[in-house]
Amino acid sequence: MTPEEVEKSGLLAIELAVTPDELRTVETDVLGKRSALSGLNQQLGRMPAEERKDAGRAINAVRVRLTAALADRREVLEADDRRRRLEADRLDLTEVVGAVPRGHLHLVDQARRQLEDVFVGMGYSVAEGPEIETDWHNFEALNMPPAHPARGMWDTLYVKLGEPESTLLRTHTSPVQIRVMTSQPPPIYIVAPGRAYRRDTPDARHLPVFHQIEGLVVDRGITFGDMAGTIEAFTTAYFGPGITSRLRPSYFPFTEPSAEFEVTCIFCEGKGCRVCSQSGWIELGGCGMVDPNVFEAVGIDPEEWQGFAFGFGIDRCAMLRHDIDDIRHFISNDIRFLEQF
Ligand code: FA5
Repeated sequence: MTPEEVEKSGLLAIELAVTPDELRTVETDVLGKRSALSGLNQQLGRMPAEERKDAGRAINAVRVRLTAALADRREVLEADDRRRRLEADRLDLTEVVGAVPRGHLHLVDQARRQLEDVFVGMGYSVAEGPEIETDWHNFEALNMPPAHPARGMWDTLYVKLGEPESTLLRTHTSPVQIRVMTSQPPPIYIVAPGRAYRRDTPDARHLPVFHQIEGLVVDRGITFGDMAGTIEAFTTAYFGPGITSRLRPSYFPFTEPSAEFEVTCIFCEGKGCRVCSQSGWIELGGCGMVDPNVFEAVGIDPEEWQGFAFGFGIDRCAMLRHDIDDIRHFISNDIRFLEQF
């Protein structure tokens, strides 16, 4: 090929490249070691000396023009490329984006808030206590000295801290009674919702981590009748007038007398089923008159003050109100379940 032909085909290849990448390949083809231009250079050595000078100058001129054409073309293609990318990345501020889906409170949290509202409406305040408790608050001050057989009613999870078995995950919300009575004088009207922990095997009605709402009233002249009336008022307010409840004599070391509070099993309407263990009733909690020994442990004079306390399962309340036949649904994290409430 002559230098003119090499230049012509080189300029054409440069013109035909449409992206910066393609142009890089063309550059190697046109100016690289194996290019036609390099071939011409190699032939120079074999030329007679008097022709070599002119031929060399001509080849060099072609190299300069091809290099300039490559630079021009590169500038055009890179500008094109930048424009295309800007176009693709451009934010369309007029685009209508659908609403971002928002979550909502878990059903158990909704139930906790509704229960708080019912009691706040009756003049109670909401109190809190820690989930990691001392043995004294969870058991001893509640009239269960070490080795008391009633401690066996709660299968306890201990925390490795301090003396062995001195710190635990609270087995109920009742230690909040102690925390409130040791931090404020009567009269006291509080509810304390929160988590409780037990070594219970999960089944339709039990979880090892569940929720209770504790109630405590300390005032002058408080009777068992006040307690029964309060529980009845709460049942009607939360479940509606259709649900029947009953108090059944029971035992708790921190109340005397004590009762268990049950409502009709809504799943079998009292006939007996898997959820209520064939009893026709679902136990919601325990209650009773505050034992004088508890008042003495916290320095309240039982001759002057009387009181009642109760502790209900919040998860169980939510199950009954919303027809949920297995407490494990609450923690299965199944969006199809959660979205229904
Ligand atoms: C108590 O925990 C007492 N502290 C209640 C109490 C308070 C009595 C104040 C007297 C005065 P009990 O162990 O029965 O009692 O539990 C109360 C309620 O918590 C049960 O009726 C049930 O509704 C709920 N509950 C207990 N264990 C579980 C569990 N593993 N899973 C879900 N709910 C539970």
